[in-house]
Amino acid sequence: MTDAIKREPARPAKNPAATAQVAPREEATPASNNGLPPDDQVALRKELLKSMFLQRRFEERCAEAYALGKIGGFCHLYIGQEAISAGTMSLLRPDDYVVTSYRDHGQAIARGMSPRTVMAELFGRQTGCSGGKGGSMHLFDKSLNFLGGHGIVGSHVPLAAGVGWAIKYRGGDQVCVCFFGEAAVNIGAFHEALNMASLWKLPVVFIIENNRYGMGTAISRATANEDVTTRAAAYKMHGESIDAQDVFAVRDAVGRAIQLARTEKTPTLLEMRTYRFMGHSMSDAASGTYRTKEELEENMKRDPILVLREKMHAAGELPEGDLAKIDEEAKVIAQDAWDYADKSPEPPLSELWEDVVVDTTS
Ligand SMILES: Cc1ncc(C[n+]2csc(CCOP(=O)(O)OP(=O)(O)O)c2C)c(N)n1
Ligand SMILES: [Mg+2]
Repeated sequence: MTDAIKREPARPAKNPAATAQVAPREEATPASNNGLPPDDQVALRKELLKSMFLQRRFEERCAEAYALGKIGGFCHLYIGQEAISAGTMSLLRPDDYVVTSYRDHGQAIARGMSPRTVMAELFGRQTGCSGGKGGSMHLFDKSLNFLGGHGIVGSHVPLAAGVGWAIKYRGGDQVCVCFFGEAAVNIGAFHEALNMASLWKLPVVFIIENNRYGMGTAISRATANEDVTTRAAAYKMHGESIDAQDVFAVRDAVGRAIQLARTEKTPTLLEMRTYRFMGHSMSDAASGTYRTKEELEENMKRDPILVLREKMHAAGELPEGDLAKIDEEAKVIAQDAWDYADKSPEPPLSELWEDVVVDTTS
């Protein structure tokens, strides 16, 4: 990357539980509260709500920008799945690693990447995290140990195993979290990576985001055994299936997996049962030939934002006005990201061949 380009710095984690210790496994303290005092628990719930709102409002603007031709190429929205990123990232330490697929905007933002930098990348601008040359599917930030954004289904799963191996080789206690869709569990590289991760005891948390469709193909039409957690048993790995529209169910399971990875250096496979509210990419409508409007509407009743909001309302934790404020703040940040991206320059032609290959020997 050219040094002269000033990119927006990553945001520091504001989550009070981001650095909290996860209790030893035997004590089975739910990771969802991390033993935090009540006030901090409320603060944590608010941070999770904020994170999900920001991802949602940001991506709604992405859809708009795409329609206006400001974003080109592929663009896969994460709307409906935000509890997975919000819950997971809230448990990671800054020195942990994240590797993900092309549905990566929400995860990058939840990890702390500046929305400006993400939007600039989507707009193909020089100030984007990959210099405007990676686009939506290739978000990357070395300072956050956010190692992509990968477009080939399942291709990055072995990369996560490699990161896990490097952590162990260096004697560290970081973990690597790897996100991928349920269609990736039928890819050969996934199986090779899981086998090695289990055999070599690597600190990796493999997260299947099971939104039930791979493009327009339902899981039942592509996967012989729909219970994807059985893939864990095949490799003698701990596996769990989670209602991922509940951010605290996500935190509980990810908390346990992180603890296993840090203390025992063993990998876990988590199935996050979720649903994508939008089309696969910008080229297909949210509902169409492969799923009905009724199915979509039914699943949208379990919007992860609604689920948390209702819990907080019921507990009296979201006073009148707070929700509107959180929403408004998210909209302002998304607008600011848009403005920043829109004003940023495109990468010059002279940089066309830069960042294509990295010379690690010099
Ligand atoms: C190896 C490979 N085959 C096919 C494709 C085309 N493709 C892009 S996304 C996708 C569906 C993947 O679905 P899933 O893993 O469930 O993730 P989701 O899009 O639902 O998040 C396919 C088949 C690809 N990118 N890579
Ligand atoms: Mg899928």
